[in-house]
Amino acid sequence: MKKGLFITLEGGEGAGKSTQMAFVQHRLQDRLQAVGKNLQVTREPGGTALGEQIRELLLDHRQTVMNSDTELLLMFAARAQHLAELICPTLAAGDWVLCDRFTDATYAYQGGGRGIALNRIAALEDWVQGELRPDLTLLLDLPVEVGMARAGERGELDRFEREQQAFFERVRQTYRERAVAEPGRYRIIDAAQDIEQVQAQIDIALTPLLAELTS
Ligand code: Z5A
Repeated sequence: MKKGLFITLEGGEGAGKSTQMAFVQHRLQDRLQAVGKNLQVTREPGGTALGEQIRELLLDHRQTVMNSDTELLLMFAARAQHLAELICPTLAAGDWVLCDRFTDATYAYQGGGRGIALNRIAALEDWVQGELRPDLTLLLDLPVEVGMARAGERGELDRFEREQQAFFERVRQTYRERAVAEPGRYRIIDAAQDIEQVQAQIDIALTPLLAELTS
């Protein structure tokens, strides 16, 4: 039974997720501790020992023949383990979970990017998650070319980072459509702004949750 709060951070290539995960964690941790709650910070694919092994397979650029359905099912296999081992027990204890990507990424990358029908993803979502959905999703949104330029400064690229601009345009479009369809859960953050301005937008999105904590 869910009692804690489930927050996810999403975004395309070079959106600054790692940078902003650290910021959100910093913003939440002390406030939660002050009211006797913990913050579990985690990521997908991954978050458990088994999930991290699946992540290695998924990101390995030498996996050149991975079928899209295989990729989709591996995402959900890692997620099933993550939910059972970490996310659900944490929420059931009344603690909060902050997750770097979750099922919205599956809709965006495997649905939008790879072209898998969204209703097939929805069927897996229902099966693996039951009714569990994030309470708040921060979408770091920015033009694909800006994100690719930022990400281009990395070293060796993983299997997803090797995709072309058109793939990332479809990913962005799918994220944006989902955010517009579910305004209660999503907050769209303009991630093209500088780091401090992005943080200011995130602060605004977190304010109602933090106010509830002390009310
Ligand atoms: N994936 C999937 O397909 N399906 C799923 O269901 C799930 C995932 C869950 C791994 O995810 C891959 O898994 C991912 C989708 C797929 N592939 N891709 N692409 P990941 O989250 O681990 O990987 P990532 O997307 O590469 O995330 P990241 O490491 O957090 O990268 P980032 O968003 O680019 O963040 P960053 O490293 O903080 O920022 C990039 C650079 O920009 C860095 O130099 C920063 O200093 C700079 N930066 C950050 N913010 C700014 C601003 N505001 N201005 C200027 N420069 C900035």
